[in-house]
Amino acid sequence: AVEVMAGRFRGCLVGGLMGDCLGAPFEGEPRASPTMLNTYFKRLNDPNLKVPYKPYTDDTAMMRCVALSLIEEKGYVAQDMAKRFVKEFFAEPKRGYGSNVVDVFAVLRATKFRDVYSPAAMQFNGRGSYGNGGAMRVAPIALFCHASTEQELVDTAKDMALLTHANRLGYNGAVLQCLAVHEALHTPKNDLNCVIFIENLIKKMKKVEQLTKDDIIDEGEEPFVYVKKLEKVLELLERKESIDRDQVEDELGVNISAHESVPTAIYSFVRASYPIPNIEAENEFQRTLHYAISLGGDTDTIASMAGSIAGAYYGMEKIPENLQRHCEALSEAVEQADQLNSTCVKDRTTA
Ligand code: R7I
Ligand code: MG
Ligand code: MG
Ligand code: MG
Repeated sequence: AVEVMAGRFRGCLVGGLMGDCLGAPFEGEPRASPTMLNTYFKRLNDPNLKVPYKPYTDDTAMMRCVALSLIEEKGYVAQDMAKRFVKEFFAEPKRGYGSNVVDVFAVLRATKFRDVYSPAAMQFNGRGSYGNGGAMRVAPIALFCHASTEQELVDTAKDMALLTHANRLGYNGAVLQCLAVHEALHTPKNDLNCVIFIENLIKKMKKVEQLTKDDIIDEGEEPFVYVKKLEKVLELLERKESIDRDQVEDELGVNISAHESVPTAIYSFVRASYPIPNIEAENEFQRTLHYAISLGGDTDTIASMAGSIAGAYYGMEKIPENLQRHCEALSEAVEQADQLNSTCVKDRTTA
């Protein structure tokens, strides 16, 4: 059982890396045509193709910080994680970060990490960011907490997101993405039921989105945004006619807001578990990335989040090697997955 988990841990981090690297060339560009994307994947899959690697972006840069902090600290330590984000950003600022999150890094540094949560809380006139930057980096938490209680997983994902994303939609998007990776990790292979997968997430998000006394939402604002989005995912799955890209964009969204990208990534994973018109991919993992990218918009982030979920379900064994080798720092993703796995295993045996 431990070995099966090892393949899934690797699949998750490598899947996230691949979605980021392979999706990044399309981020914010007009939606790529079906022919263009079929050619793109065919070419990358050619074992004779020698191309320089595709660089990762902020999504992976931050995910690596999350993984390394959990490994080094053997748990979530807010100060350490915040310091890693800041150090990473100032070392390589040109990885394509969101335009507002960079202010959080600057204030964290200027205030010497005195209160690591307050700079994020000041974003957007005190409402906090609802960008998808918390969600895009959360996968290592699902791995680290894979045997923890649901509450522990939810709380850790939320706290980690709060370092940069204090808006309820921002951190709840991270919680949902974390729950989706966790659900995938625990779904027996060849046993994915798309409807049940989404229904389980709806059940969990109903608890998460229940308002508590700390939650600030505007009058008339919908409190169950993610539950509603997941219900839309169910509707899209149940509709008999084929769903076109415009419908997905209109109903789920494909942009840098957490609530307009996390449900889309989850939908990409479940939808790609069976064939999709105009997508030439036998391999379900590859089909997931291909489909996520085909939706356009925030392609690196949506493909990365979908890739983490798909990788956690299908495992490393299912990920085409020819595609892997195009991604920057592939071996480090594998190494971090193994370290996260042995940290958890050790914790379990010494407990
Ligand atoms: O969320 P974040 O880290 O950005 C991640 C995205 C991914 O697509 C990456 O691949 C990278 O390209 O960026 O960074 P933030 O700056 O916190 O949020 C991103 C953007 O979301 C902001 O620059 C705003 O345009 C938008 N946004 C908001 N707009 C209005 N009001 C986020 N929160 C708000 C808001 O409250
Ligand atoms: Mg990016
Ligand atoms: Mg951006
Ligand atoms: Mg992006």
